Amino acid sequence: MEDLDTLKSEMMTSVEQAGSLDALETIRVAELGKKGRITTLMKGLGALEPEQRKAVGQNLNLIKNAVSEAIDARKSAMADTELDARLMAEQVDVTLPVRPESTGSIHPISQTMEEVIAILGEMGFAVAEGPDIEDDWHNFTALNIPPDHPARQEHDTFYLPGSGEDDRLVLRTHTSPVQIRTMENTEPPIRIIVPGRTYRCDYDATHSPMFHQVEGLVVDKATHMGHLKGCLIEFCSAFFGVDNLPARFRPSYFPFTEPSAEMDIGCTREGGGLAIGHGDDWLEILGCGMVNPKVLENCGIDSTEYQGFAFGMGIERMAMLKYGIPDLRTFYESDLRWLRHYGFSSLDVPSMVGGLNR
Ligand code: 2U9
Repeated sequence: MEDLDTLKSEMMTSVEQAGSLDALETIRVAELGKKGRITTLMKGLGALEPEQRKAVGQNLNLIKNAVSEAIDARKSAMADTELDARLMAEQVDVTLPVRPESTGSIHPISQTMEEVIAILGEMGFAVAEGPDIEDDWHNFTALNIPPDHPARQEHDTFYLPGSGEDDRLVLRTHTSPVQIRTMENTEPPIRIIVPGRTYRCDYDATHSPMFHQVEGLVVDKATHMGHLKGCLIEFCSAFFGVDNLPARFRPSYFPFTEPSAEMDIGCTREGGGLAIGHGDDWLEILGCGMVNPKVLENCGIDSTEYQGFAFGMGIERMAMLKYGIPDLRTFYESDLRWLRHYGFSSLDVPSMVGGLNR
């Protein structure tokens, strides 16, 4: 028994004197572990007389618990000391200025696209989308652009390699094939807009091989040119944020619309700049027309029962005019200074820009 008291005080002293968490762990293994001193003594209990075995066994258990508790207490004391030391050493200067955080911005193309969609969406148009790679039928033939039509050359089409003359694939030259697909698959009435990327093999100050369009299509039993005019004047007023916007429709030609027109809006170029919404000058803004009955028939729609109007606009041009961006090519240069200058905050909610809520 006396030996056990000595053993206990020896163990408690070594726990008291341990200088680190590692040292404490070594003590725990050496004293309480599977091959530790206490365990070994417990294994030897069998050799004792029953009376003695009980007393020694109880004592060993008490020592084991006491040493274990002492180790835990020392561990938590050490952790507290370490935390105190860190709190003293690592100080936070809350008066330091905040590090500047660089935030991204919304590209003017995305912003303008969202604005156009928000305005026309509010007016009752649903958004339709389709593939960038198209076949000849949906991009040309169904739109009344036959194989020898000059529009095919004008469109400067990107043809995909490996496809033959009849089943060749193209990068869509306009978003119109989506309207074709919609008319082929949907019963009128139809009221859709089609935003998306389009491709033409052309590159100069006013043309990019990839650009963006939003086109619109309405097909119903009594749709007429008055609907087209009212809809597009309302759209342009909201987009440019101008009440009583002067507008005129000049005759034009597209194979897919008959009659066709270009829409101009009032502007002035006095003083070198461009001001939209008033003045004696005119600015071409978009193309439009009544859907050619041949196109309706190509999509399985009875042109004696239904008629429709359509329009198309280039998003880059709309963005340049609204936000005073002078050069088309800068849209795709990814120049950070340009993006910071012309980009938008994600808080500029499209439906609140320009004046849907005028
Ligand atoms: C179907 C029927 C008719 C879409 C139209 C235009 C006029 C037009 C240009 C604007 C600038 C293209 O990006 S741009 O170069 N678009 O002038 N687009 S009518 O007419 C359609 C479309 C689909 C089935």
